Amino acid sequence: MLVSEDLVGSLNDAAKAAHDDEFGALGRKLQRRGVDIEAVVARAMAWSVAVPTWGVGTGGTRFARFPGRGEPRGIHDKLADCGVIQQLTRGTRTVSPHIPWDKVSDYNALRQEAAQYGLGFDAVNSNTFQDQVDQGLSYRYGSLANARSDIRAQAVAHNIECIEIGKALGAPALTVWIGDGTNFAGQQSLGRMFENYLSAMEEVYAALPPSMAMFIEHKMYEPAFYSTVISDWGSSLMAAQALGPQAKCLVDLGHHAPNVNIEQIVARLVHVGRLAGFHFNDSKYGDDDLDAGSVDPFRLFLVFNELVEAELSGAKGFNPSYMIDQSHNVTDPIESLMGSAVEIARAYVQASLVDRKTLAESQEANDVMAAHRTLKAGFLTDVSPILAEARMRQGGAYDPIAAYRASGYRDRVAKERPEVKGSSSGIV
Ligand code: RM4
Ligand code: MN
Ligand code: MN
Repeated sequence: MLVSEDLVGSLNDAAKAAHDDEFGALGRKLQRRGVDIEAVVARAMAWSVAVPTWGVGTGGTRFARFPGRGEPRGIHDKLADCGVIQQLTRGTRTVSPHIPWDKVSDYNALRQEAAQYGLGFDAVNSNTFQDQVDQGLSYRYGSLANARSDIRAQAVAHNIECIEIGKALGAPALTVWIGDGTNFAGQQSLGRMFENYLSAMEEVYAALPPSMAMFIEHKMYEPAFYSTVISDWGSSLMAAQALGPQAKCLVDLGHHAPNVNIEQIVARLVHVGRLAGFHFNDSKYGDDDLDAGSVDPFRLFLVFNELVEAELSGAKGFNPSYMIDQSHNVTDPIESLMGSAVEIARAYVQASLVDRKTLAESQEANDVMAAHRTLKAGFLTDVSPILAEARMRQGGAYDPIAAYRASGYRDRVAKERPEVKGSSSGIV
């Protein structure tokens, strides 16, 4: 265990009396609404969201990166950090790797290493949005949608390599996000770029085993600022439908224009059976990659309202993957990821408390205020005792961030992991 179980146990014991009191009171409150708290605790215990391996390193902006103490030196350190997050929250049972950042020579060994921390692998992310040192051709003007067929072929080969890695890791999907697009009107044919993308993706799709899905991630802009090939869920869905049933659309919450109704996009993708899953984060202006639930927890709740509705109504083909995708520039990444994992689980549990029967009846009767109040009642319930109970029943911490701070983990790894000097820019 990365953090002493005795320490977690003694901190949990110290919180027990207050927790039991609050958990009991919430149980009685839910009872009055006809909800059995045990059923909700069971849902919270079954919940899990994947942690991105790149999230445990300190992020940066286009301007600067301020390295943190004890940053992971590579995938092995990243797995340990993800192990801490899982040990204390018990709600992050998988990690989502990025290739080539997490490349190793033996993926079976990596799988076993992760399993020792109680971790499995979620979707493998390919990377053709930057050049690697040993790379033959540059992606400066794009990758899968490049005008040059030899560059497209190189990007296809990389994605196929990621599928092979995914098979070895037992990953359920390949996530493809490309930075391809243009910065000048006339730079490329908007139509031909999409066609080039589709034909390249057909080759990648053909390499998928039946056990793996292909997640297409759209993003409105950045790094291309005039046009982006897969800029929105419309382009993403067109591509998924052209490719085949294993291709689905991934929604990164930060990849839309401000104020876009993301929960409605979710409902549409559920309807058409093509919702791949999520990259959770929060955002104020664009792809800000802020901590999930830190700016607009109500929007997160509204997304989960659609998800829980789809789940409970048995929507066809509904089986989304849940992942975090954030950049931590001013906090300890482990603290941010634990906090986000808790906020995401909170939104899920709050949405699970919505009285769906009353909501449907109010909607049927066009009783607007009753419908809104029914929905809002879920959001307004403080479900913290349920989340804490679910964590502690599985051996996690009453307060993961407090336990992490008390453990001295960062100080310990800072001694082994050499300090990164100086400032550089970039996403990781
Ligand atoms: C992109 C996108 C991808 C992530 C990279 C690092 O904006 O969100 O999911 O892999 O950033
Ligand atoms: Mn993303
Ligand atoms: Mn992003």
